[in-house]
Amino acid sequence: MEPEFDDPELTRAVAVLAQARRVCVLTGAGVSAESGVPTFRASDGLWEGHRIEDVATPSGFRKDPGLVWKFYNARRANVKAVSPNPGHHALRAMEDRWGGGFTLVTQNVDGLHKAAGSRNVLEIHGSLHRTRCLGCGEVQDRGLEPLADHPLCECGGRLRPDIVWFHESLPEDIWEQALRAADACNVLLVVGTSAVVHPAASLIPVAKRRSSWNNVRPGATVIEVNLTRTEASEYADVGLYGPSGRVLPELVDRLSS
Ligand code: BV8
Ligand code: ZN
Repeated sequence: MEPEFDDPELTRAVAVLAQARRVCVLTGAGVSAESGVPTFRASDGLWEGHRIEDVATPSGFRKDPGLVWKFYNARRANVKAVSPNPGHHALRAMEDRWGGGFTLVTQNVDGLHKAAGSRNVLEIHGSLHRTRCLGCGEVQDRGLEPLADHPLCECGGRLRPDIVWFHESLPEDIWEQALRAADACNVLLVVGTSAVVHPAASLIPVAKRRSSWNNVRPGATVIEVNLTRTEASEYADVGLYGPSGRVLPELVDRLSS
């Protein structure tokens, strides 16, 4: 199947990236879709059968921690069974090209960017691999092995997923780094996100417009990679509408040729 994105846009995207000194990428669930990880707002959406309030909010966890752990254990098992797709590998190749000038900000909690070898990854919504103890506060990477329905910490405290739920604030230091990367980049690549969740989606206008105090510097060029137009499209200078698992490797091939 030939990719749906049209050539002039791809040529423009390559030209802009070839000039860029600093590149920032914001990914969402769409970049993992071709690995077999369900996205949130698609019809087969992850939240199917579950209301967000019941499984991805602190109040939901307080009300029924067993249901929440069932939901997260199912996602851990799903991610354990899949692997990174060519889109993840292409982003890793981009990081090899730009080195320290490349920042990957992800809303995804599946860990697939790191599994593909990406190094400078800002997981602004946390990770399925990690738990946090409500007793001693310890954060542990427990891989993707199944956990009990009511997992406990070695200290006896109750464990929760180390994930940012709705109505919770993002990890301060990681969010700061993401803001700085969006503010400093020449190109922002927005991949596989419906751009409806905040504050993650606000990185796009930050890159595009720059904050008012330093509007002396031109904003970044925004490139959107998605199957469809989204809330991000109004900021996009270039739109590549096709599956990220095909678009991103195409970009990398053309950049290196
Ligand atoms: C905060 C972890 C306040 C969970 C996630 C009313 C009341 C309370 C809060 C709010 C409110 N209104 C707004 C808010 C803020 C709220 C919010 O944004 N709500 C939205 C729904 C309107 N945000 C919050 O609550 C945030 N915290 O505001 O705190 C605060 C402030 C200060 C101090 C204290 C508190 C916290 C938000 C984080 C929530 N946690 N994840 C988990 O994953 O289990 S968000 C969740 O959605 C995931 O992280 C996911 O990544 C993210 C965004 O979704 P997408 O990634 O974009 O996925 P989606 O399915 O939507 O889209 C997929 C896209 O891919 C589509 O466009 C599709 O076309 C495309 N696609 C599909 N296949 C492909 C593809 N593209 C390319 N190739 C393909 N093959
Ligand atoms: Zn503990």
